[in-house]
Amino acid sequence: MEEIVSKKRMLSGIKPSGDLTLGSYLGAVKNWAERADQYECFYFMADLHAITVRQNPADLRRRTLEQLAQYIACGLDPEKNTLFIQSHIHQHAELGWILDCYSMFGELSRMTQFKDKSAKNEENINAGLFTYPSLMAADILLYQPDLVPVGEDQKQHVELTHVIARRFNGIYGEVFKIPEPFVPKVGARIMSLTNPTAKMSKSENEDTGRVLLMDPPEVIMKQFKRAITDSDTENCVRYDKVNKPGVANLMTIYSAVTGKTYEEIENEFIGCGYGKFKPMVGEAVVEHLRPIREEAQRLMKDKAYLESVYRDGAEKASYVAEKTLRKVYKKVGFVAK
Ligand code: ATP
Ligand code: LTN
Repeated sequence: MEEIVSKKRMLSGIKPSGDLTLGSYLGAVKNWAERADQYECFYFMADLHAITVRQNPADLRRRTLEQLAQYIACGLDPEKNTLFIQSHIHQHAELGWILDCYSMFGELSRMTQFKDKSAKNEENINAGLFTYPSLMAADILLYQPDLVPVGEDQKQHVELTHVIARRFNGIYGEVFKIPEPFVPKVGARIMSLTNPTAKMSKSENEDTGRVLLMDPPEVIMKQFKRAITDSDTENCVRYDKVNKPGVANLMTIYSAVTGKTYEEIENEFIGCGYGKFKPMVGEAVVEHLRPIREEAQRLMKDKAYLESVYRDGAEKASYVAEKTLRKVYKKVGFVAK
């Protein structure tokens, strides 16, 4: 039956380690939703990955469901997309272990995310944090996708997935499809509003210039009004990533939510200082996120519906995942049950 499906396949996930930010939305989810008709899509809540950093169990459970509600509210229709919870598909952990045995210590040591997270969590540099990319490779390779849409920071992990898949295929034949990362042209790396040289991140604390998908309008407006612009005397809206990173970041956000080009934005704000520009960006973000927030709030009240979505998703996902895993087990030489 599966052979009838001729659409290309797309897969991605986000770990429920915090509430989704404007960064994860513009860098990832927005691009997923825009391609649901062209691809056969699989999207999941990467809860196995979330525990590489210590989580409060009740918060993790709540955030996983909230994330599902937010995926749907962002336009991922469960009728067209397979939405599931990573830990429901035991094949991820199983293939993850196998791929650990085909991932090299040196390769994993070079991962930027590992270096960053270990510097930030010196008291908990656990083995899971280190082998995170082989589990991520398993997440991807189980579903044989053509495309993996992620933000800039995750591109390195998708590239390592290539290396691992090629190594495995080199030994056992064509078991895994080699997927391509898809990184959007605008919005692949949204920076903190108060520190435009650091990525906007969901696990940072509230005062670090992040905007959450579910933030109410007044909070979003406050964050944009206090956004750091640049200390140049020009006070003019012009795209210059090197010399004006704060303004460039705001222009990227404005462009991503309005669809306007940088040139159109520069023309729109001729003669306006940063003081006028910042609240305009805030308002555009508020209006863009309003329907998403309202729909997510509505869905969060309907636990039975969310449960039916992740159960259906798990059924579809496990069918595909099991097929790949069975092939892998056979290839490596495990005795069939
Ligand atoms: P954490 O702080 O827990 O590591 P995060 O905020 O960095 O989380 P991820 O869960 O790592 O977010 O990322 C989810 C998806 O969103 C990934 O595809 C990632 O590349 C993308 N993404 C995250 N932050 C940004 C950002 N600031 N700009 C663009 N894309 C982003
Ligand atoms: N590491 C990703 C989340 C993630 C993922 C994946 C993304 C886990 N497994 C597979 C794409 C494909 C992150 O957002 N930090």
